Amino acid sequence: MPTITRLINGYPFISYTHETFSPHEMVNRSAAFYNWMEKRRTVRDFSDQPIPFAVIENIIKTASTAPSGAHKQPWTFCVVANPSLKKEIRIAAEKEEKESYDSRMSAEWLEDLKHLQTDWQKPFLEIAPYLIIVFKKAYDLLPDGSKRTNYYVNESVGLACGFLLAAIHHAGLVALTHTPSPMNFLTKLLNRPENERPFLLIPIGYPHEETYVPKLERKNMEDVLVRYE
Ligand code: IYR
Repeated sequence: MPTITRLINGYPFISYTHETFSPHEMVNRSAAFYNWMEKRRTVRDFSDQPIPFAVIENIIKTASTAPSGAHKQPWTFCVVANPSLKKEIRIAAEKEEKESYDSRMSAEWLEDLKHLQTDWQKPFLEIAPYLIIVFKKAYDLLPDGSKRTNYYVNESVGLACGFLLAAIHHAGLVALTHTPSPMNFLTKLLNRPENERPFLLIPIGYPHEETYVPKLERKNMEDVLVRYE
């Protein structure tokens, strides 16, 4: 079908069509998608095997299709492969994490993390072939130095990260949503402008050939779905 362009109150709109399915096909497709998404796991043991940069570009293109407040797309994806920069990031992250695990995190928090067996050491920051550091743009900075407001920035960037994780899973790779805290060292190390704040640090790669993940249960539907008829 040809795309039709029309102006609505002077603003350009294009016709949109989307492939639709019968109820039966929808049930099957949504079940198949669930069964495949359900296999995604956060992984902390990476192989150092290289991956093509084209994959990184494609998954970031996918992430960047996420909806955002007023379509401001308030995100920047920094991709680090340089070994010495990865090392600097590891050193800075481990310094913060050691402090957090030793004194900043509450007893309850440490207890809640026990089943994941995490600690302050972050070797994956050097081993994974790429680190994607997602920055949120608190506001836009125009070339003349003026500021423009962004809206629902956390929601928008969170959605983009969800798309990114699904794209990583689809490519057959694994990732870790790492949140060193505080993470302002990333703004400095990556030389980001004043309007950008680090949001998530995502190592990506193949899983290590012998990888274990915590035996987790996902919540039951009764616990997450409330139906109003
Ligand atoms: N940021 C720390 C601690 C941590 C916190 C949560 I909440 C996790 O789900 C996992 C870890 C770390 O990365 O180790």
